[in-house]
Amino acid sequence: MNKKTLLSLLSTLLFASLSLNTLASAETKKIRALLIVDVQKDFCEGGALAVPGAEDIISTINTLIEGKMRHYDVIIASQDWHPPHHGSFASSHHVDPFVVGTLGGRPQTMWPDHCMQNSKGAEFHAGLHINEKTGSKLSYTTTNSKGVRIHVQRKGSNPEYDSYSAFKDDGGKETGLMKYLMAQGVTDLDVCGLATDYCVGASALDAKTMNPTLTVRFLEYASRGISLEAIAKKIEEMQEKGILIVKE
Ligand code: VGL
Ligand code: ZN
Repeated sequence: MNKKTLLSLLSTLLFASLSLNTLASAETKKIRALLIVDVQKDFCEGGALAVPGAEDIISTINTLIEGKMRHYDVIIASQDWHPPHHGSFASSHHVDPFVVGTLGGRPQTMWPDHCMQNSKGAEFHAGLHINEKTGSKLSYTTTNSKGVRIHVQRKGSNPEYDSYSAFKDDGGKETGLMKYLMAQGVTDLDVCGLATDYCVGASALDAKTMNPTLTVRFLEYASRGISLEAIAKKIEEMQEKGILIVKE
């Protein structure tokens, strides 16, 4: 073997080992995010659209926020944030709540008025460890009393479309949350909150569909839903789409 061949062989080996190293570190460096969906007064006991058992998950979610069960690098809380007379309100169509009508050309369950922008019902549950801000911004970052940074993403502000998903509305308009996750380099996303059969399921499914390389997990123990049948169906759908179900 001449000197030139030897040199080229050595440099190939060096290059290969360097790329293997970067590959390995890229694989092991996980950035974990927690998405807490719609844990707002209107979806809790006494609220306009109370989800059974919502009270049971508050302290669990606080434990998650404080990193006592698992460390998260990024924490996001979504907030349903409707203007008055939103198209998903039964009152806007003069029908009874829970009637299925149409909105934006698709079937839409008409809900009681809920989570109206800047109303009491739109606030996070009083026991949740998030310092929320007033104002009309659709997203902002805040710090809670324990010094944990939380990014708040509001959704459902277009009266023409509902937005169960925290990532995009039924008209296909993105909220910007996926961009935020990507900018933070998130590789693993855990989703929990209210309600499993609506906003939690829709958000987890959109996260996986919009970015199939994300590892998405649904935290069943930190979520509650409206109807048992719809919850079971939604969990099955999540599983089929490659979302991991964490029972406890
Ligand atoms: C939700 C119904 C209407 C939810 C929001 O957060 O699951 N459900 N708007
Ligand atoms: Zn809503």
